[in-house]
Amino acid sequence: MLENLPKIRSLEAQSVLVPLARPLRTAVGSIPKAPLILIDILTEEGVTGRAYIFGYTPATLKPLEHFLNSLGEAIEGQTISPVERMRDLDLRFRLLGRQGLVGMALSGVDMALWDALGRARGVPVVTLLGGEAAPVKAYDSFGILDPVADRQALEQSLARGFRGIKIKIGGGSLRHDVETVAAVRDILGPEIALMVDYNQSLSVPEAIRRIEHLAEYDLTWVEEPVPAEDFHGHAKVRASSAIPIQTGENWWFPIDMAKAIEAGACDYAMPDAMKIGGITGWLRAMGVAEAASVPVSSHLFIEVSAHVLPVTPGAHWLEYLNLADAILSEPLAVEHGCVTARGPGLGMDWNQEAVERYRV
Ligand code: SMN
Ligand code: MG
Repeated sequence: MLENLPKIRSLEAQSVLVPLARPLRTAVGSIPKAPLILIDILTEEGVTGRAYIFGYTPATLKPLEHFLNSLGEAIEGQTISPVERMRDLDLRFRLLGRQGLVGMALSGVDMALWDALGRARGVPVVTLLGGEAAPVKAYDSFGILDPVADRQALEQSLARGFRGIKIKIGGGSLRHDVETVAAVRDILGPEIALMVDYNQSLSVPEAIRRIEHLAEYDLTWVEEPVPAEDFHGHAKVRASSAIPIQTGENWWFPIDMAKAIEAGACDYAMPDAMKIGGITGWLRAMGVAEAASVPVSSHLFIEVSAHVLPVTPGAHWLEYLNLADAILSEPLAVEHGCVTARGPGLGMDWNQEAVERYRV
């Protein structure tokens, strides 16, 4: 007998521009506030699935909102099965392709459907996936920082129990990179994991040159040293790097992970739930990483990542960058530097008063 899964009544998308705990400065631009689209998938049975996606720039909000509303019309009346809906939507956009805003919207619908499934069953998504809601170790993710002005913020992260810190570099000279890393390593001490993120800002020769000067600071990884889609460029940098290379936040669906790993692009992988295809895409991508013995970290989407990393072979770090806290009724807590998945579903409810305040 076909199990009677709830049926989709409608999809609602809301655009908000949300304050961040810290402005996000990178080598290739700054993000002062988080443009988010909140997705609610309402069902005939009264269950509502919720997720958000991150637009990176306010310019994407209205196009994404409009596109999501059209996706809602396409799935109305069908069940909340993420696998079935993603199969249908993958086919619908086969000719167009799923990179960019299309993939972001599809992944957001997938995450909201998994939330609906968990809520319908009254369990956290992580247990739907066969796992347990266990604490996941997280690193606190900073932008480009000033070790003097931001010393207190770094010390506050350590006081919260984080055992890992990521900073962004590459916004200035090699010398500036080295001075920043040396100063942060001095603040953290030798036991705290320190990662750096170039956000795709270097050429292959410049990345090779700069990484050589960072080798003495015991970095856990150097992230996206060259453009994300340049898998062979990452491999060239990796071949000469004494520091592990990390990438993945810009991989579109599992196929990109497979191509990058095949090209030898990275020692570590960090897919982004909104670009890898939501939770359904994440689960499929994990087979690729496991087969290649590549440890997996997350990118953004701390709430979803807390549900999928416990069922990810070779789970490494969760990136703690709490984009949505200002519009959540109960932001995810950090305990001893870890976060733990909360349910039912993905465990997110909107703080409606804040949503109204930040609505675009
Ligand atoms: C990042 C880039 C853009 C927005 C948020 C975060 C960054 C990261 O590359 O790895 O956190
Ligand atoms: Mg990054």
